[in-house]
Amino acid sequence: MGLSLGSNKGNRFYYIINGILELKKILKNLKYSGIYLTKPWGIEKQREYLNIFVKGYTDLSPFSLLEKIMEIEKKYGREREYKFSPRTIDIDIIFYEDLILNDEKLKIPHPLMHERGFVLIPMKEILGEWVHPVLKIKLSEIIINNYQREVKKVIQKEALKI
Ligand code: PH2
Ligand code: MG
Ligand code: MG
Repeated sequence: MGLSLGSNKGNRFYYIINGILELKKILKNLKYSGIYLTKPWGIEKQREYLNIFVKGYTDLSPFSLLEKIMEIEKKYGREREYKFSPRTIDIDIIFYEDLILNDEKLKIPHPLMHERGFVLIPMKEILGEWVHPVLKIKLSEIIINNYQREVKKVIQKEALKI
């Protein structure tokens, strides 16, 4: 499955690195992208985000995975003040194999993923050939030019040894 991690509050690197370390405990064969500095999406007048994309495997069901993710977010001080409010750590399930899920609590693939450069550009680094299970198009076809302008890679994945 694929996850997007984001942080725009406090020590963003600390939260991104610790998010990955926590996910390493529950995912097999974890792979990550580089770290990107990205323009805030949704509410523009806030601090820039750090984003990273992670893929891996798990025997956990999507709902059990969501529960674990929420525990990690809680451990690292995630608060939910209002929609798109600044966050220490946000971990979103972007896809789970080819599963299509439309539950009130969890929608997979993430319903806004195809509009978000901060998800797609890091994802492309490790999942170039991925096909969207609903749109049935390749990741490279979903990405439009201006997405690149929303993001800047600040750490190469090779520089991370997590
Ligand atoms: N997450 C949001 C809203 N806006 N913008 C960027 N650049 N990165 C994010 O991770 C992000 C966002 C909601 O979770
Ligand atoms: Mg999010
Ligand atoms: Mg979230």
